[in-house]
Amino acid sequence: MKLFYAAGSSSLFPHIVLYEAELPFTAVKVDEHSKQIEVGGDYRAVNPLGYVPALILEDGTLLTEGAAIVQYISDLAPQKKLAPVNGTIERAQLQAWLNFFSSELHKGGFSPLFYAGMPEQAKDIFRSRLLRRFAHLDAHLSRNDYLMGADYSVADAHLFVISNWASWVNFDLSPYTHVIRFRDRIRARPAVQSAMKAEGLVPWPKSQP
Ligand SMILES: N[C@@H](CCC(=O)N[C@@H](CS)C(=O)NCC(=O)O)C(=O)O
Repeated sequence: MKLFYAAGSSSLFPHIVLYEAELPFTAVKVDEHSKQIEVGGDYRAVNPLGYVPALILEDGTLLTEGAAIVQYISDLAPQKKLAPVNGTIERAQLQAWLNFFSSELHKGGFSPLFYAGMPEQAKDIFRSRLLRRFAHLDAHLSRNDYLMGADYSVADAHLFVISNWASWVNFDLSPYTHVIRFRDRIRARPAVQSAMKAEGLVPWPKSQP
């Protein structure tokens, strides 16, 4: 399998999951702005939408959308228990978290804060959305070690990666002490360290969320 990624972006999420699954893969770096693939070529020939992540399977099939990619990888390595079994309520709850992170935190929260042309007043709308959503996550993580309860799952890697962006857009995570402790636990996982090293992200500031 081949994962197309841009360092520190949402593709770090499936990158972590590939290390967790211990499946053979190669990681190919893409410049998310110029769309140039590091080893040569235009990324839009791989994924016409031009964004990462994308996974190319051994038979050439293209799979996009982080939430779908990580579930596919999890199901290839069921012994790793990275996602509950398909068809169970637990799997649906995992999907609820993945959808929450990609819609409410990623696109409806952090993404607009990266846009250079976005007026501050508009950014404030998204900051206040993030405040409410992080308060919800903090309360949940005050009662649970992981998003799904007692056990690690791909949802935890998703929150870890998206919340990394807080330091890039000056969004203060320090009031969310349970989120911060959770992040420290996830960051310490060998698979997370491996993916971050592979993307040139180590050391990532520890105290500054
Ligand atoms: N819906 C996609 C969104 C992926 C996405 O937003 N990727 C960003 C990096 S975090 C990107 O490549 N942006 C460049 C672009 O949109 O052209 C997913 O959830 O996987």
